[in-house]
Amino acid sequence: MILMKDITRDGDPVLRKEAAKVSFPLSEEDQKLADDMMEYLKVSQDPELCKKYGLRAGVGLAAPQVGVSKMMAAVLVPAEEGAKSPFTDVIINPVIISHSVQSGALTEGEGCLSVDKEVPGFVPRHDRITLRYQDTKGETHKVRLKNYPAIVCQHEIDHLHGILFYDHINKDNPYEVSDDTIMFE
Ligand code: UDB
Ligand code: ZN
Repeated sequence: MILMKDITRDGDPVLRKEAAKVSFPLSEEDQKLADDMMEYLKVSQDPELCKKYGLRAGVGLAAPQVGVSKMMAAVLVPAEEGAKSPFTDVIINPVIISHSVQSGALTEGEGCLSVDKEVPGFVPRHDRITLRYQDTKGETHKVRLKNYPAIVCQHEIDHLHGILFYDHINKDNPYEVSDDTIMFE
């Protein structure tokens, strides 16, 4: 089981690398990685188990965050948070094939399981995205996501390209966003 000690922290070069594409059928190792990452999210979202194992409750986890530089991330956005669009899957070789002009940001800013300090400021992202990815069976999906699930997927996809959330924060004016950025909880 993945624990906090297994999660790579900011400063580890693996978090700044471009991850490698995953090929199919998945190797046993890659399948286990997918299962382990999703298990982390499930266990961490169970308040009792989260406390028992000393985890941070996560909604997404990318392979580089467990030291594996491959294009794979688990996403588990519970129904309450996803509003009308909960989203759960292990996304492999994900590509944002189109996005809204409209940007969006979380009012609370963002954090990261790999970043132990708080970095204040808004993280502007696309409000809506069309995402193409493969699941663990190698089946290709094309999904439209908006608001919170779209933000989580963009955060995870960033990890696959060596980008961290605070890279997007305006350094001179962390709470400045353009007029047309939708803010949501
Ligand atoms: C998170 N958790 O997992 F709506 F059960 C953040 C951390 C960094 C605070 C742990 C989070 O948003 N928790 C959460 C939210 C819910 C319901 C719930 C738990 N991530 C994922 C991450 O670091 N992936 O690499 C950070 C999020 C910030 C914006 C999107 C992802
Ligand atoms: Zn992160």
